[in-house]
Amino acid sequence: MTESAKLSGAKPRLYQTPSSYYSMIARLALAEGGIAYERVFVDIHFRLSQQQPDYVRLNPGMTVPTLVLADRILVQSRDIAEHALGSTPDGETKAWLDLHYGYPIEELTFGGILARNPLARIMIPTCGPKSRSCSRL
Ligand SMILES: N[C@@H](CCC(=O)N[C@@H](CS)C(=O)NCC(=O)O)C(=O)O
Repeated sequence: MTESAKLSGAKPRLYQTPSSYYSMIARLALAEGGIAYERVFVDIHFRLSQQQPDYVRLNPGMTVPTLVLADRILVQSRDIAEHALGSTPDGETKAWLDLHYGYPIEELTFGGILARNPLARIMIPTCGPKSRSCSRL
């Protein structure tokens, strides 16, 4: 972690996109855990901000969400959720998490639309040549 990314005494910082499913899980878990945090908007659809060097230094995987804590950076939404809900979640919490990670989310959201609809691939800019979302389809 770079010095500038570290937070000392500050609130955790969540880099997230409102429409992103995994960002939603992180926000839900942080709210459920009663953790105060600062939100930073990452425009993954139009500006492709997840590919900017400052963000890649935080999250080399170039995805949202990312949670910057005082002593570490979490780049997987499940790690963020487990951090927020307690690293050894009870049975009910674990079932909640398993449920959310059990959905074929690419099929249900943008990924599915982009795979099936050529018009959507033109209209939704994440499908440009730089997009990793589309190259995964
Ligand atoms: N395994 C990651 C997946 C995160 C992920 O795929 N996020 C999508 C948005 S829901 C993303 O950042 N896509 C940007 C891209 O593919 O360029 C997690 O659970 O945090």
